Amino acid sequence: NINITINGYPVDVKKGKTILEAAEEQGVRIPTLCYHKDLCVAGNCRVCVVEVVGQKRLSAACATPCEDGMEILTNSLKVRNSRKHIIELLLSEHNADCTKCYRNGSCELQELASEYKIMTQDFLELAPMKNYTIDMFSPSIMKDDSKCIRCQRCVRTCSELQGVNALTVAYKGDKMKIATFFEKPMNDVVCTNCGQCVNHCPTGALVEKNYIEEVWEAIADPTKHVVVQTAPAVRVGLGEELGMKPGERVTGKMAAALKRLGFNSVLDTDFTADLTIVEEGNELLTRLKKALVDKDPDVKLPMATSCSPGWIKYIEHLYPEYLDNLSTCKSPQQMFGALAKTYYAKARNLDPENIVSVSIMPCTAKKFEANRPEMHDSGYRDVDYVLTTRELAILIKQAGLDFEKLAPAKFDRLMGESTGAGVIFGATGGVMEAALRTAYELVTGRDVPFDNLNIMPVRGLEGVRKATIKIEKPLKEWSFLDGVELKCAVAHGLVNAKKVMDAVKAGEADFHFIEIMACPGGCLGGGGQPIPTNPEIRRKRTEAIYAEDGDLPLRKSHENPEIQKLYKDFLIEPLGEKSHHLLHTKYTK
Ligand code: HC1
Repeated sequence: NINITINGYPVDVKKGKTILEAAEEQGVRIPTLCYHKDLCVAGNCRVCVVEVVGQKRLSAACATPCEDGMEILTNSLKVRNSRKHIIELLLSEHNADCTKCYRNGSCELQELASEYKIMTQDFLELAPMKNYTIDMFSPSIMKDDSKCIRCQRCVRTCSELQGVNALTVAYKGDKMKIATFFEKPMNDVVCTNCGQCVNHCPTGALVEKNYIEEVWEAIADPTKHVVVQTAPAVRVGLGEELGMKPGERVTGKMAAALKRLGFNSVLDTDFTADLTIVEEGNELLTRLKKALVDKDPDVKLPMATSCSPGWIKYIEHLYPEYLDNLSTCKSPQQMFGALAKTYYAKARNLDPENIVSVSIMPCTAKKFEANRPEMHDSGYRDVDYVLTTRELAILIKQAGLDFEKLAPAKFDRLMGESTGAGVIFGATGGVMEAALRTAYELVTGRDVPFDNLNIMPVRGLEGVRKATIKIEKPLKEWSFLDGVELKCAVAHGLVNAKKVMDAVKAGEADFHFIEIMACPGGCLGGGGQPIPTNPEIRRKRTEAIYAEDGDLPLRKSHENPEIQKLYKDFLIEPLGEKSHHLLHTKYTK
């Protein structure tokens, strides 16, 4: 440890800590803009400048390590004036049309301008607004360069967390901007729609394409029956957007709020997460049989999960030769959409034409997924509108609901029941764990050999995790699997997906089954989740997901009584003809 002072107070800090981290530990907040806990330090905005006594120049707190004996001033007159100037300069090139901005009230630049009471417009005349265009072509993300402060958080996010590099720095000097390849629209480049750039943008330069008005209109239309499904990860994130602490589970309050907003039926994506497991578990076993018994050269292993639309887009762009390795299962969101306008419509005696299917997702890529041409198997667009967790919070605020005071409610029935296995889809490793719980039991008639069904090797926040499960004493039908060690891998964040795919491509990995989720932490860290999302917050949401699983009476997808009813009344059998038509798809090059 070393000794420093912060604003005159002696402090003991660990060697290697930056001034920003040391101050935070002492409860002294230094404002930042280009800094983000998920990203490497850029030190380019200079908002976090501090004075180190004895040094002529101010230092960027995010990029300066503490040294023994340092005397640091975070709020001296010199610091304040400099910081204020920097904020004014940023504002001079920023379209400060705050009342019309989607991030009004949640913009980090606006917050700083308010904190420092920037009331002059000294610099505005020096740097008149240039002509900017707003890219609205993507179904998921809008990019408005007039709001960009060039902090490059989006660029670092797209390269460091996702390894996609759809966004980059173009031009130099005062022409410098954040651009796509040849400044093409976002829907025409390698963007996966994951929305991590949106989640990391401090201003309104990158925001989700919102469908709030469309949903209000559907709710208000008496001829429409509006069903809503809620993704597993929303229930552990929504509270943050409504004033609660990270990691609060708000499943019941969320269902109560959705009912009060006027949705005709409040249902759960977790139900179709359970369905995905039954279909995908059977698909995995079928593939293993074809590979191990029939020696079919056309069967592709490892089988890869297919529920994360950002991952699908990534594999389409970068590893198209592995598209046949993807499970043919549609994502739970899309299975839900296809069933809402067939199974649900029939059971409720509704004309599917009049059903509006809305989903609440922690993800911006889900907007893209719902828009895909493959997703019309019900005869209609299967999911009409996708709102993020943040958009749902806006609906709740607009309706004047005091969220924290709402008494918890239950999901409605027919497609509202779920097990713990469905819930853990929201965390990285969850789909794998849920699939293993079901597949192992299908094959052996026994529970997975892990304490209390908790398959710990696939849990956690390590970028890539591997697990091997030995199959022992299978049922007669599966005797060919006796002694087989099922090799699995889990990756989250596309930069980690690349590691797994490169190993597969190089022939260095002999996995049978891989789970890949596009976003860090899995869906709970999705691009549509509350801002900020960072490693600490992801950890809290993860704990909440597993706690929810642990508290549910049923924790294996195939035990979900509504799923059993669905097969009995409608689908008949897993991988059957109806499933094939409604629940499976094939992505082609
Ligand atoms: Fe996800 Fe999924 S878990 S993809 O992460 O398979 O978005 O939450 O809804 O569809 O169920 C997201 C979350 C979500 C699907 C499920």
